[in-house]
Amino acid sequence: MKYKFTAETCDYMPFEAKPEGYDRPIWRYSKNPIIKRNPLKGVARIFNSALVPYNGEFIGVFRVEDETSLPHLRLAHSKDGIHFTVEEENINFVDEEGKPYNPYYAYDPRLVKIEDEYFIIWCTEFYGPAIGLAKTKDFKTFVRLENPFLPFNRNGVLFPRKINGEYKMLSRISDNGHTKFGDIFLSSSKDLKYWGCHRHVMESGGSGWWQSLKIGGGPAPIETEVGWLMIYHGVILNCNGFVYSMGVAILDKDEPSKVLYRAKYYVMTPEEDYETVGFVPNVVFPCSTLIDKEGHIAIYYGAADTYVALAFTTIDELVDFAINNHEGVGRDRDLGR
Ligand code: BMA
Repeated sequence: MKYKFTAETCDYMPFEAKPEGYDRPIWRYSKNPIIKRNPLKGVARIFNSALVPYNGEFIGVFRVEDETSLPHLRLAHSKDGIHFTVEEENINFVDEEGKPYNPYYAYDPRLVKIEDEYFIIWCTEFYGPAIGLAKTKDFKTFVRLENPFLPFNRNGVLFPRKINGEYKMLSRISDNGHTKFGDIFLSSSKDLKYWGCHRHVMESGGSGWWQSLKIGGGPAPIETEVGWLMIYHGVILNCNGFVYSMGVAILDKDEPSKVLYRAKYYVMTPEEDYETVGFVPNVVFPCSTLIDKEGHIAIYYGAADTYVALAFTTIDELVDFAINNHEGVGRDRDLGR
């Protein structure tokens, strides 16, 4: 292992070695997709979902679309990180007084452990799409906090620890439709209620086209000795619509609004049938990672807004890729205010 990292590790996560002769930094699970169409009665699709290790198994917060196509969040349980039992009811959120506080729709969950609590961040209905935030300790009671930001906003991602005493959240300004623009921003909070010190992190663009339209955070960033390793999505608009790929960047450890390295090339783009054909073709959308103590990474990503798929890499592969293919874009290296 070349680069040291600090993260909660999981020694029972799924992993496959890089196939012989393969020269890309991320390789797909040989039996993808792990969740197929119509996985449960009344459920048309599950995709863009997140999970964490919990009590020697895995627990996930899954984006579930029923036969009205409205997305909701449900818990899922797994012993091996590949076969999941999805609960039959949507997560029941309450507010801080214990009263019901359920979103009309909820999608693209991220699930992040900070100290002894688990946080769900998702895109919620708040007079348009905005960020929803809830916490749980036991995956039984889910307390919804105040919505952190004004609409319209998507792709809220919490860092897995406080930085300089403050919670940090990435987000991506949106419109109320299928946003055709968008950079990644960072906001800070001491109490998860009042957010401020907003900073610009990364802009869409670069000399290539794959991330020219918009970008958005993915799984919780991973702390390495070089900086925060961030897997994100980048989007191009071509004559058939949007194409979502995965990219990699490294953010400054103490001032994560400064981008230290950002790979010019995507690390994964839709290629397999389950990524190029589906409800929305040509989408790979990373939401979650697992890491073991050797620095192996399992990436859970949504494929074609239809499936959950799994891919593998390592900390070393991604850090080297970001450094060796770095391209400075705009004012990414600035503090961003
Ligand atoms: C985005 C989000 C994602 C989705 C992607 C592609 O705006 O809605 O949930 O995967 O579009 O359709």
